[in-house]
Amino acid sequence: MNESLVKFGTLFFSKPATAIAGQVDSLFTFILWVSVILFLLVFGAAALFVFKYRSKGTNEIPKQQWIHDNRFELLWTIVPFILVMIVFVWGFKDFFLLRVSPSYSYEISVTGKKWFWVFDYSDTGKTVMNDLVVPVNQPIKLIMASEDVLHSFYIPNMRIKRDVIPNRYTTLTFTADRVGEFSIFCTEYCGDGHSAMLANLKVLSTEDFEEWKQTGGASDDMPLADLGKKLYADKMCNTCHSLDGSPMSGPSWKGLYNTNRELSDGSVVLADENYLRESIVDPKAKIAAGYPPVMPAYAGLLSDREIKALIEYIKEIK
Ligand code: HEC
Ligand SMILES: [Cu+2]
Repeated sequence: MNESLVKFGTLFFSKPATAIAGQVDSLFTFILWVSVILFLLVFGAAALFVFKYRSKGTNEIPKQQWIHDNRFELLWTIVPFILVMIVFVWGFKDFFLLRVSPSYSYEISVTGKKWFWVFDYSDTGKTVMNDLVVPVNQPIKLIMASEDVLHSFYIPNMRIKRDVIPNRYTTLTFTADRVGEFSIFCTEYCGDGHSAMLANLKVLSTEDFEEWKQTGGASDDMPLADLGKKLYADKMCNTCHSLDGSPMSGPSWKGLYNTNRELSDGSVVLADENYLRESIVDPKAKIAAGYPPVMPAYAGLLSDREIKALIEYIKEIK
C-alpha cells in the first residue's frame, strides 16, 4: 500500500522521503510567513489610514502635502531587496540539488503514454509498467520522454515534478532516504484516462533491490484467465476497454472473441486469437472501425504468457 499523502506529513506537505524535501519545505514556509507578515503590514496600514483620514464631511483642501521622504524610499527598496535575495540564493541552491544528478546516479528510463508509465532498467533489460522500483540512499536519475501527448511526472514525497514531452528528454533526480511505497501522479491533463495515470514508487533496501532485479515477473503460476483479469487492470487496458459493452476510448471486450470485426478500411476480419494478439502487440496494423488509432503498442511490454493470458480473459467476456 502506498503511504497516504494526507495521513502523514503536515497540512501543506506529505511526509518527506528524501533529504532535500525538508529544505524545499523550509523555503516554502519562509516565503509563506514573509508574505503573511507583509500582507498584514500593508493592509493593516491601509486600513488604519482609511479610518484615520476618512472624510469628515467638510470639503477641506490640504494646504500642504507630504510628497517625498528618502527614509521611506530606502526602507521599501532595501527591505524587499534583501528578502528577494534571500529567496533567490536559497532557492537557487535547492534548485541545483534538485536538478543536477551526480555522475554515479542509477539511470532509469521513463516513458509516459496514454495512460500509463513504463520504466526501463537498461542495465538488466527489465521493463516494468507503473511500478518504479529503486534502491534506498542511491541517487536515481530518471530520463523521461512521452510517446504521445504532454504528461508530467510527479512524486510528492520526493518534491520532484517535471513535464514529460514527446521528442525531447527531460530528467529528474532524487535520492530516497527511507524504504516505503509512494504515489506517482501524472499532473498534466492528458485526456480521458488522465486521472487513472497513477504509478507506484517502491523504495527497497539495496539487497532487496538486487534481488528484485534478478527475478522475473511474479504470478507465474496463476491460471491464464485470472492473470488476464489482473493484467486488464494492471496494464491499464481498463482505461479504454469496458467489459459490459459500453464504448470507451476503445471498443468494449464484451462478445469480442470470434465475431466479425469491421475495420476502418472497410474490410472485415474474424477476431480470433491471432487478430487479438496483433491488436495488442501492434494495434495500428488493423484499426477497428469507428475508433481513433490511439491504443499504445504493447510490443515489448507484455511477455508471451501475459499476452496469452489477456487473450484467454477476452475470450471469457461473452
Ligand atoms: C489509450 C487507450 C487504450 C488502451 C490503454 C488500450 N487500448 Fe486496446 N484499443 C484502443 C482503441 C482506440 C482500439 C480500436 C482501434 C484499434 O483497433 O487500434 C483498441 C483495440 C483493441 C483490440 C481490438 C478490438 C476490436 O474490437 O477489434 C484489442 C484486442 C485490444 N485493443 C486490447 C487491448 C489490451 C489487451 C490492452 C491492455 C494491455 C489495451 N487494449 C489497452 C484503445 C486502448
Ligand atoms: Cu498523463
